[in-house]
Amino acid sequence: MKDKTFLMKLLLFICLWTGVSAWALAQTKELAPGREGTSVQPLLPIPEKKQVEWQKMETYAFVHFGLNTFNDREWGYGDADPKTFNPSNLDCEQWVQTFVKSGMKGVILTAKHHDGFCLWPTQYTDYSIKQSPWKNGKGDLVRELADACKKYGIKFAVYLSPWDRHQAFYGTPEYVEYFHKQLAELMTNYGEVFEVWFDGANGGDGWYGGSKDSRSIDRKLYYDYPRIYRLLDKVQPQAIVFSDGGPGCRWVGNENGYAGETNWSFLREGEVYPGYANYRELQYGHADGNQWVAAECDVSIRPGWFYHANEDDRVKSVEHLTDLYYRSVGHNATLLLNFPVDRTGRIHPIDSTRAVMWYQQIRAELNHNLLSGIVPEASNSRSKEYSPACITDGNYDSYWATSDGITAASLTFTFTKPTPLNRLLIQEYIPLGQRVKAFRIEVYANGQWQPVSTGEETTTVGYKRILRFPSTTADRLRIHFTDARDPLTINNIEAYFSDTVTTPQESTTVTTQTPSIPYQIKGISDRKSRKAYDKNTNTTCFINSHSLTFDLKKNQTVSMLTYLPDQASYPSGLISSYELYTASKPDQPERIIAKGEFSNIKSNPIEQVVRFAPVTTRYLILKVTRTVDNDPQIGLAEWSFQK
Ligand code: FUL
Repeated sequence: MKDKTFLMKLLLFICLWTGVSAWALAQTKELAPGREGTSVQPLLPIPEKKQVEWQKMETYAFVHFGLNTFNDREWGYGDADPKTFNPSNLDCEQWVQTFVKSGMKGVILTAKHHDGFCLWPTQYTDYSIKQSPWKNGKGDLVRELADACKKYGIKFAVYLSPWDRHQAFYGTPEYVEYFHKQLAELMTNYGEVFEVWFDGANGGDGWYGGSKDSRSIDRKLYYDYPRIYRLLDKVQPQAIVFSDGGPGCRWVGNENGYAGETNWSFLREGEVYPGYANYRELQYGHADGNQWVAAECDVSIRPGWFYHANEDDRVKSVEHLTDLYYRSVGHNATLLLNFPVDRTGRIHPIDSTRAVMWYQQIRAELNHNLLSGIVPEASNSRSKEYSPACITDGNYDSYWATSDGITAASLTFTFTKPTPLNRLLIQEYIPLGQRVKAFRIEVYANGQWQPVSTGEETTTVGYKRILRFPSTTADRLRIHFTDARDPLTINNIEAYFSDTVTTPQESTTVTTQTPSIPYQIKGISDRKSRKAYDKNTNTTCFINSHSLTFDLKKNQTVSMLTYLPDQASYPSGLISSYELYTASKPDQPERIIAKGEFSNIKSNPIEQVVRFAPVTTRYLILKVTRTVDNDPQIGLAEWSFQK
């Protein structure tokens, strides 16, 4: 009896042991190769949770509004009379309704621009709306916008210019205290902000309490940013800090609204500061960076950031804005689209209509996801938990991952019938880092695999990459991830067919209302000066002089000049201040007819237009009183005089 029981127990043990081992073996086979069953290790640098939430906003609005609006300026000098700020029909709800209808998730307001004028009744200066006739000085624009955002459910944020051309003590430690106090005031009185925007333009000419001089500051140290971050961590811990180099998010290195095709969300820590000379590289990020600082593409719906009635016919087209969406959000960045609120205090109807139509266009183009419901076949998967089914399950936090050591793999989607497509959207699970370095796309049609040419570098993916390509009808779609920094973690892929044919949009637009007056530049060869009037924006006439005589050949009446600066990716010879004189003989200026500054020309080298009282003259003499970065030469991509 005893023996029998023992035998039974032995048999049971053997059965159990074999079963468990077989099951374990089966699991091993399914998971091979790699460190089986382990979760994916984050790959540094990784974003903070708030940076992921911020990137998910994708598009949000910018508003430039203030004294500049009423004085037709891009950069106020700091001396404009606060009484000129007088919107007749200001309506923040109209702004916010426009943003909501344009699919935007938040808005950033220029609470103070470089002219130092504050849109809230700050207790630290009188140079604010308190001194304006609007609501008899009792208004608070920051409050009105913050309230409208709450009412319509979008997020709110502020731009506070560190540079202040009004304050007499700008450049001294006293100003830094003032700036910090103002920031604290804004950060504690108006509820949560999602971002704080610190502009890179810093120091230079200004009114400065009447001294009208030029101030320079140490761009890295002057404002004591570490103290600012400590304050923000305490009172607005969810806020993302924008500046040229972050730390929350970075400038994309242009004001045209696009990021690089290759775009890493990293920077080498401590390298980029406001006014960083190699700013154009910010559109790509640093592939070897050790800090997570994703790119934000800021661009205005009009050429300028502030409202100018003469730009009413230059609002970006739906096609242009749509192109920018693909090249910002679709290039692993966010899109910050600016609305220059007009003198009534509302978004101009041309702009609001354009923005809403733009959103409808994007929705129409990315409407029906052709991959939903399809589980792709993967050449490798880490485990069941990270299976390719995660890619089309609509859950942001589930993702397909490859095994450790596997940094190249393919995914094949099989359609139930031949399917036309021309858009592809891919997302990496960025909470674990940005990994993909290269990929390519293929379709299976007419019995064979064919490469899909997107005309773009298919390198990085990041939070989101959207590609447009010529329409193709496919039985299957395959994505080959050919290189990555670590195992792949892909959480979403979508494909679309849009019947819109897209053409790349140029951002350079040139005013040509009236015919230009022919001229010759004295002392410059015809071949060279032609570059300034050949209407070819890619050729620039560079001249090593800061004084030019334009010969109009005979007496002509002139009332306007246009100047398009060099359009190279790192433009040079940028004129920032000028004087224009009439003359009856070359090189002998007589009467000054215009004088001023080409504001913001370095970051936004768009066409500049100067109007003045009509004069009749044979010669015009241009005196360049300042160039950007003290460049000894000046560059004219286009220069014209008009009646
Ligand atoms: C620039 C500023 O100088 C412009 O005026 C504008 O505010 C733009 C968004 O940033 O650097």
